[in-house]
Amino acid sequence: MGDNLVYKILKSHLVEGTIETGKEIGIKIDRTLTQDSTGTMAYLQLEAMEIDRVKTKKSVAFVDHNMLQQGFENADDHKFIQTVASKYGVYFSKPGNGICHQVFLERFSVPGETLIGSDSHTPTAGGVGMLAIGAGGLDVALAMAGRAYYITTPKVCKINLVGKLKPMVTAKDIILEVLRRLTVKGGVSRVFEYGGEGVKYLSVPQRATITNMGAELGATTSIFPSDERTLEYFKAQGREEDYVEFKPDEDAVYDEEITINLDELKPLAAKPHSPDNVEEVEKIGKIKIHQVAIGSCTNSSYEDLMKVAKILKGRKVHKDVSLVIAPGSRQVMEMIARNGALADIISAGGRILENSCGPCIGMGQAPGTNEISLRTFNRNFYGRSGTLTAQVYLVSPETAAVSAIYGVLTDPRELDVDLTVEMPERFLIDDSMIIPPAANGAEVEVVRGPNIKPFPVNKPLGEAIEGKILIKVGDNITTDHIMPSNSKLLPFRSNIPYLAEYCFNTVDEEFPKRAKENNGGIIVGGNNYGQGSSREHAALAPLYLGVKAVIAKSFARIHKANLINNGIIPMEFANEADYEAIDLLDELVIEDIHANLEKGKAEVKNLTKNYSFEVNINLTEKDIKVIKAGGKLNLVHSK
Ligand code: MIC
Ligand code: SF4
Repeated sequence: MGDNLVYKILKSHLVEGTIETGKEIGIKIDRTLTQDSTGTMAYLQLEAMEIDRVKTKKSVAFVDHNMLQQGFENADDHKFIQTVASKYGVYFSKPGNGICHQVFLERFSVPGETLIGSDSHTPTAGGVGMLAIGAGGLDVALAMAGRAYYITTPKVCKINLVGKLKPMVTAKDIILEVLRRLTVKGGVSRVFEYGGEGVKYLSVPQRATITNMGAELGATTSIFPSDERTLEYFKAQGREEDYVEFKPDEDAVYDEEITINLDELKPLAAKPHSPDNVEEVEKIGKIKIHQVAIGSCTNSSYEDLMKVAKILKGRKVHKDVSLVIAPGSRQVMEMIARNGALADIISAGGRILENSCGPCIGMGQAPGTNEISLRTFNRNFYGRSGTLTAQVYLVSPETAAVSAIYGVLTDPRELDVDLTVEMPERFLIDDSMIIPPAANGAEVEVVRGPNIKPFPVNKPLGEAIEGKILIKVGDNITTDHIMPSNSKLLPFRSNIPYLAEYCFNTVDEEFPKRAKENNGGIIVGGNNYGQGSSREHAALAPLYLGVKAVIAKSFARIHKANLINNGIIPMEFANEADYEAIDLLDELVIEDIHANLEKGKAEVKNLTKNYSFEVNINLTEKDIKVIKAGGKLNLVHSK
């Protein structure tokens, strides 16, 4: 029985445990990435680990999220990251150099290696055959300090691509189809490994669109083999020496298999407010649109923007539509500027934004009241655009550009343009905005502006968990609900006391006040609680407000890890019906919590309503130690 790609990488990187579905393993991490909105916290945590120099093959700190400098905060954070990176041996990609995932793919990805990043779309690098996983900042800091990264051995699901995409049908439509079939919970505890005849027709940037948005399935990651197409990409990036052919064994086995016939795919869109609310564009019909936003780490490659430029060339953006475009990297921007494609976009009426996350993370370009926005991004969660009444649809760059011309959502197959874009023989290579670390870190002074506040640290676990229900939410609550992000809040990612005032803001404005009045308490959630962003702030802000446990029907992977890392206990209803019985401000108590952690279950007494119910506490031995210590940092220190 041969190995699939995932098992090959796990085997060559295993440092602890046995590779068996469901079992916890520790793997060695070759590379790490951070971005600025999660990075400040990760580097504060790295500093707390008291090492001199990172121990990875290469670690890179990007600045791409907090780019609007409305006050001193973001610029101060950038300075902090630049200096702390230099001190500890981390490469620094300056603001303006591009979105972390796009730049990492271009300049740092290596087939067959491992990567963890403090951003949920780290799997983008799976497009070249890396095992690339999104994680909380603390786990990334630990990996930089040379520690293993622990995951539950996932199921490996093969996605067999057969046939070939029709014109105007794209990689984005492939991943939207996967989301339509499997939903935002469908990837939990799984890695998706792409294979089959259809793979050879997909370029690396197209593959990266798919692995990027695999994050929306809740998957641990997604991966493609590295083959002739990958080699073509590495050659064009001038990095042939980093290329390794990396394919599964002929007789590789998989836990599950899904087939997608590319010939049959049509242009798709994810309707508000979830990436899995997918329907064919032609079926949704010609709804009037107000904004089109092209970019984000999902669809901002050279190839994507060249196609957009070809569609827009000689045409004009509809009078009622605002078209904004943010290229993924400086490489992309400079190339389309030099070959004239940028001029075609500008001439059509496109508004050019800087190479960064931009509107994807609510950094500007919030749509107007009740407006419809088509975006090539990966998330359309409620409120994420910055406008609560906006309706965001996720589409391919082709659908976005064609619709921008007509002013209504339009199936791009209606426009007859040749969109062939060849992979350039050589991309424009200029790494001058990637600053290598200082040779002698000891000489570097870390610059800390007044915005950088110490992060909250939990206390070791007491005898019992007691508290009131501070909020009860439904299924698929995202970390965007728990800790919203927008241009007003993002500058405070290194200031938890400030951020905590906005915790659960879009769901229940009273939450922070209620939490403080009751001296903290317990959160109740539905299925897939904490999906989406890796932001540790969705655990740190509740921690700051005194949250001790979250009882949910089920959890999303990264958020569950972030809760544990910060000593907040994730518990699952043993019977989902018990979720119904519980109400806001009910007072709960769980006695003898240490023994219950070991047992993996506990009896919860509802003192207000005078009954008990059971919860499961699915934790590994390591997790239990972390919880007892009141968080991973306490544990690291006690060692
Ligand atoms: C996102 O897309 O939500 C982000 C912003 O990139 C996050 C990280 C963050 O919250 O800073 C992510 O996906 O992890
Ligand atoms: Fe940035 Fe958006 Fe990608 Fe997150 S999803 S890394 S905010 S571009």
